[in-house]
Amino acid sequence: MTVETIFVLNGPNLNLLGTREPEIYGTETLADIEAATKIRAGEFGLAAECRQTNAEGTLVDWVQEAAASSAGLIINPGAYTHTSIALYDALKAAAIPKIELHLSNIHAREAFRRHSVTAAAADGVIMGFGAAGYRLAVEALKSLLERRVA
Ligand code: CA2
Repeated sequence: MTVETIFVLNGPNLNLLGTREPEIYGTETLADIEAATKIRAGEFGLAAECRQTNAEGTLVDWVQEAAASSAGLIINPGAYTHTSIALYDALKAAAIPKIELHLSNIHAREAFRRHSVTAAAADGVIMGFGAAGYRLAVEALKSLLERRVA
């Protein structure tokens, strides 16, 4: 079986998962989530390249790298979701299947979180399912990859 790589990118402050605000973001650490994501990806014959950064430009660089060298992308842009036209432009330019993911339901939160600048560049958005969302996003991405025309 050919193993394709998918990128799983996490933005600012997501390295703090499991340390604070468990009522919003759950108790799993980013390392827990990445390990579970890799397992789920493996079950679908995919290899997950998981990365986190607090820097907007680094996320842009990684989206470009994902477009050049991977089959698809899952991204939780963190707070850049609500502000980053640079990330929107990078995602729009990336001609691979893309899923935006949020642990929380951003529409049920503060007004400033209810708009995503970046979501319009994604094929779909998964939110509100906590850490399980990452596994769901892998399944959704696999489904998009299977729909590709050879
Ligand atoms: O719900 C999500 O996944 C978010 O992308 C998380 C971002 C937030 O800015 C978005 O509006 C929604 C924030 C992640 C911060 O994560 C922390 C986790 C533990 C402790 C502190 C921050």
